[in-house]
Amino acid sequence: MLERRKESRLHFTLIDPDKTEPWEAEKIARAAREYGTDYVLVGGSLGVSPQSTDIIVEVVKREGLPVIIFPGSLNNVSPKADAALFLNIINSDDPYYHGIAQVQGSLIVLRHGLEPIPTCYVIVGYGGTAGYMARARPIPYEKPELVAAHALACAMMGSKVIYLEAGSGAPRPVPPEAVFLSKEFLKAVEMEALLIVGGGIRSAEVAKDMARAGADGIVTGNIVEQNPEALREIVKAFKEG
Ligand code: 1GP
Repeated sequence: MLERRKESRLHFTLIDPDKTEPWEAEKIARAAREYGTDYVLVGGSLGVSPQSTDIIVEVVKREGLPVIIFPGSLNNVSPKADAALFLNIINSDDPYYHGIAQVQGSLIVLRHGLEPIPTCYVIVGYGGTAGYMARARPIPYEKPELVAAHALACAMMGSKVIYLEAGSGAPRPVPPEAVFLSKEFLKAVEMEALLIVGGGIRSAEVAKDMARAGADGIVTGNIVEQNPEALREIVKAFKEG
């Protein structure tokens, strides 16, 4: 999974099973495939059940796209997916997210036959529902070096993916300076982790900024649900950089 990285930057389309009807997921997945999304993430922070996850995964798989679970909780897992982001929420203050959730999740991932992708989740700025539910202490937008220090720590702890998250629907995305500094730190220690940025990315311009700052991948959710057409420009801008 995530092997297409060598060829180009990666675009991820996020679908929230609690906010998306199966027919909408089908429409989104079709547009995502046509416009060049590499992977579909299925996940949400509230109201997600194994059943709603299953249905959405099935619909997306039918469109021929690889599906990665992006779990907001242990209910957000499906054996029909290909892989799961195995999350460590590094700036959560809740001990549940620093061992208990992972221990419970490990057996579910094993028994469902999903590929685990060791992922460090860094919540920045707005934080959204994910930040609130995870009892995170979001890193202020004005502290790019603090974001980068978190990304560096994630890499040093062996994460394969470092996900800088401003929160779904964030009024501002993660600042490009924070992405740039994070990437610089990772390069300095020659760490191979994939740097992904999400939350509040709604335009081709911002996508381009993220590419230029050094993001290996971006995640878009809301914009796809509101206007699947906008996805075309975002994916193109990010990939061209
Ligand atoms: C949230 O990063 C994602 O986890 C996507 O955010 O819905 O704002 O695109 P948006």
